[in-house]
Amino acid sequence: MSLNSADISRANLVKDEAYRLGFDFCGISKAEFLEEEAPHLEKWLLQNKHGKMAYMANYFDMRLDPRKLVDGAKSVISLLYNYFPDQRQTDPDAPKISKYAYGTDYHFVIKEKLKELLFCLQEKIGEVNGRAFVDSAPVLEKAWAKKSGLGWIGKNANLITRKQGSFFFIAELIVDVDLSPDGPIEDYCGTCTRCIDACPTDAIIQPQVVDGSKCISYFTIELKGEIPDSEKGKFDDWVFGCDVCQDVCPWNRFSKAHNEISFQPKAELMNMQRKDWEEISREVFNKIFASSAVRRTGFEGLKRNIDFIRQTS
Ligand code: B12
Ligand code: SF4
Ligand code: SF4
Repeated sequence: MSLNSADISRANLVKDEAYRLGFDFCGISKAEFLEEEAPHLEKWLLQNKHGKMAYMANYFDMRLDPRKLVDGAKSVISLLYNYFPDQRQTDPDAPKISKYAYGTDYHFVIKEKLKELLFCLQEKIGEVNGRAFVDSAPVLEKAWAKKSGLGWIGKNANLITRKQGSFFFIAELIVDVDLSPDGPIEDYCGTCTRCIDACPTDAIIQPQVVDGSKCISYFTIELKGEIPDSEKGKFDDWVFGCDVCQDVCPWNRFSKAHNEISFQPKAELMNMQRKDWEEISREVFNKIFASSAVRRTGFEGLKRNIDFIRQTS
């Protein structure tokens, strides 16, 4: 592809503005059909690896082609936002929640920044039509972040950066302007298999492939109704998401604490003792998780998860 200097300077401008707004990494791809991913996604769905996440089977064509999602799409701008906290839950025996859910729900925090970025581009480049996404639409976000050179897909199926590991949210702007693209980088997993060996439910069925219907994150967040008895004793105290396959990853030794105020956890949350979790009331839930991603599972869901690990620990 021949690169034109206007595409390069627009791409540089996008990155400068993204970093100014607090995004940690930004890379660009040409908006096109995801040819390599298409058969993998199809197989994953046909084998029902999405379990009861029916939404994953919708908009198959759109998920593979951003031009079907945004009229006249030319470029995908992939962005990473760090959520690695410098605090931990203080009671080692307390039920565990994923680090990504410590503070305010990332959908709100990042969506605002994406809108601001789009607005800046409209001001500086001129007419730019685009849409902002963060875990909010049929977009294969990891595939785009990989294509945009932000990292590689680890055997744990997460996007990993060489500089700071994988505790990042992925977001994107899909826009109708040409921007010079970045290429993918190498895979740095090597012979390591720590994530596969450590997964409590054996959900990583082959390198880079997670059986969604076996992941603790699915059971504790996405699944409505009862958690199957077959999972008893396997959750290692996780009651909202699971960080095991990232915690064991050697690349996460390079994680650095975020400095996003909205992601700071409430002290009451970090200090909850096992007993506090077991006795949590709807009032306490509403107070502690007022604007948290934990609301996705709701009070009933969280109670179900706490009861589930109690039955087996
Ligand atoms: C559905 C979903 C889930 C499901 C299914 C997980 C999954 N791996 O798909 C569940 C609920 C289990 C889940 C869990 C988690 N999720 Co999630 N999830 C999503 C969501 C909404 C869609 C992902 C998707 O498209 N899956 C479909 C499968 C087919 O896609 P895939 O995993 O990319 O699969 C590729 C590979 O399997 C590969 N493949 C398939 N077969 C083969 C064969 C070979 C030979 C090869 C080489 C490759 C290959 O091709 C596929 C297509 O590209 C995205 C948001 C989004 N819109 O993208 C967030 C997202 C992926 N999740 C995210 C996070 C943070 C998590 C958790 C860490 C949360 C937690 N702490 O509990 C865990 C991690 C679990 C894990 N190890 O993957 C982040 C990932 C950030 C990052 N750095 O990578 C995302 C991007 C949300 C966001 N915007 O930040 N998640
Ligand atoms: S998040 Fe937990 S359950 Fe899911 S694949 Fe990773 S280690 Fe396994
Ligand atoms: S734990 Fe090892 S194999 Fe798994 S993602 Fe990290 S480097 Fe790759």
